[in-house]
Amino acid sequence: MRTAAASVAVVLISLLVACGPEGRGRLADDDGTGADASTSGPEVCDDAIDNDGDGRADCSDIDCSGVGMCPICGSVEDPAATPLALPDGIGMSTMCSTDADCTDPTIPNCVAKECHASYTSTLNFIGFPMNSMLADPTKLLSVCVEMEHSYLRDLQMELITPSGGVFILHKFVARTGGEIYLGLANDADTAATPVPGTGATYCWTPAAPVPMLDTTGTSGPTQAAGSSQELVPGNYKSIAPWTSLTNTKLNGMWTMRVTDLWPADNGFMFKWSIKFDPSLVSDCAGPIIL
Ligand SMILES: [Ca+2]
Ligand SMILES: [Ca+2]
Ligand SMILES: [Ca+2]
Ligand SMILES: [Ca+2]
Repeated sequence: MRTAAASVAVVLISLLVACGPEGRGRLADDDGTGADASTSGPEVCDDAIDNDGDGRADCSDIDCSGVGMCPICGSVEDPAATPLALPDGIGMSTMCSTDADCTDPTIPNCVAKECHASYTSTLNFIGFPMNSMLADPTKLLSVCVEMEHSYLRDLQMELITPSGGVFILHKFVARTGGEIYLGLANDADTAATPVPGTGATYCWTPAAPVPMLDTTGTSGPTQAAGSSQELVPGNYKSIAPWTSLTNTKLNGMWTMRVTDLWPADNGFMFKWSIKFDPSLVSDCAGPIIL
């Protein structure tokens, strides 16, 4: 959508060209679309002109992603209004194959074949071209959480795609194994009166070499955190291969689902985010989520 300011600028430039001497720069509207006022490039992000002639002006142009007042294109962060206490090991006894088997509304999510209460947060994407698919999965650049938890092994973390696929980021292995924190967890509170510790940011990316926890229960790198060990904040490999995201729908509901499968140790979600390559977005100035 062209802004009122942009329209005024184009009109002014057209008048200048009409009145000016012949052959003084190419500012003509060659194709009658009004979109090619000047195509000398590179894109200047605050002049209401499509400087590089790619049909997108200023913040609409991916070249302006994160420049000046323009938002980082393709990246959405969903902060919790207040640090959100994760349901702590609620469920466990009801077996399932899919969410449809979990008919008790207090434990609606089928995770590791058990019905559980989970933290879920959904972002409804609308900013990609209609019906577009994630042909190159590496263009989903990262999925991140900021959280704290006093027992990494309690958790399963998943990204549910608009195509309905459950993409496992971090997998629950078994109710056994040594204590590993996410962030600087508060390990002195209880599920009845949870008190947040300090969150840290963990991301899943297409090229990260090691998972948070592999299928044998071996963790990624840890560092001292008080009397315990904390998983080092940073980038991790997802348990599901990144290539399994190929050709998922781009527009629609992207849901983060975090489930704690074992009572006693609890944790908090502070925010989560998802970052796409800006080249996937149809208009970087337009809303990307509803
Ligand atoms: Ca411009
Ligand atoms: Ca442009
Ligand atoms: Ca705690
Ligand atoms: Ca727990």
